[in-house]
Amino acid sequence: MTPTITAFERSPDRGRGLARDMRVRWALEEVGQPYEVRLVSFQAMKEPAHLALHPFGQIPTYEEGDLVLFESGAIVFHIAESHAGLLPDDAHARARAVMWMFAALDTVEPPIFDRTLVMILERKEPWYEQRLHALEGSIRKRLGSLSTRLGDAEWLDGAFSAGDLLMVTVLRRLHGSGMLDEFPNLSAYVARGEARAAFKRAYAAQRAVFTAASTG
Ligand SMILES: N[C@@H](CCC(=O)N[C@@H](CS)C(=O)NCC(=O)O)C(=O)O
Repeated sequence: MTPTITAFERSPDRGRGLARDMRVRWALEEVGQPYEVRLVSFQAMKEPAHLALHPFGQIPTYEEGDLVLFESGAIVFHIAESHAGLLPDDAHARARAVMWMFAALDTVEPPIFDRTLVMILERKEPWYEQRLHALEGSIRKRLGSLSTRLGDAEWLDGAFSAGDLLMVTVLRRLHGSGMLDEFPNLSAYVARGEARAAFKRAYAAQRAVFTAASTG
C-alpha cells in the first residue's frame, strides 16, 4: 500500500528542506518505497480533519491503510523497521542505530531548533543576544562531543542507518551559521548524507513544492 505523508503547502524554509517532512521523504527514498504527499496550509493543520491525524496540528503525518502516525522520528522508525536498508540486522548494532535516532532528536536537535525559534521570534527582545549566545554555546558543546565520537568514521556506527539520516537532517539546520564549519568532520558527514541519491530525490521533491507555490 502506498503511504501518504503530509507536508507544508508553503514551507517557511523556502524550499531548503528543513521542514520535518524532509526526513520522512528521505527515509522513504532510501528504502525505495513510493509515496504520495498531501500538502496542507497552516490553517488546515489546525482544523479537525488534520487534528484527527496529528493532535498537535503539525506536519508530517503518515497514513498507510488504517495506520496513522505523527512524529517524524516515529515515522522514520516505522519505515526503517518495515523495510531493509535503514537498520542493521544484528540486534546490538540495531539497538545502537536506534540510540542514535534518539540522540539526534532528543539531545542534538533541541538547542539547534531553539536557536531557529529564537532568531525568528525573539530578535527584538532585550535578552536576544544573551539567549542566542547561550544556545550557540550549547550547540557547540553538542557538536564538539559528536565530532569527537565520529572521528574519521564515515557514519556514526558502521553502515549508514536511520540514526545517520536523522542526525544529518538535524545538523543541516546549521547551514549558514558557520558553526558546522568549526567541525570539519561534521561538515563532511553532512555533505556525505546530502550526496546520497535518496537524499537528492527527497530534496528535489520538496523543493518542487516550493517552486510551484512561488510561481503559481
Ligand atoms: N516533533 C515533531 C515536530 C513537528 C513540527 O514541529 N512540525 C513543524 C514543521 S517542521 C510544524 O508543523 N510547524 C507548524 C506548527 O507547529 O504550527 C516531529 O518531529 O514530527
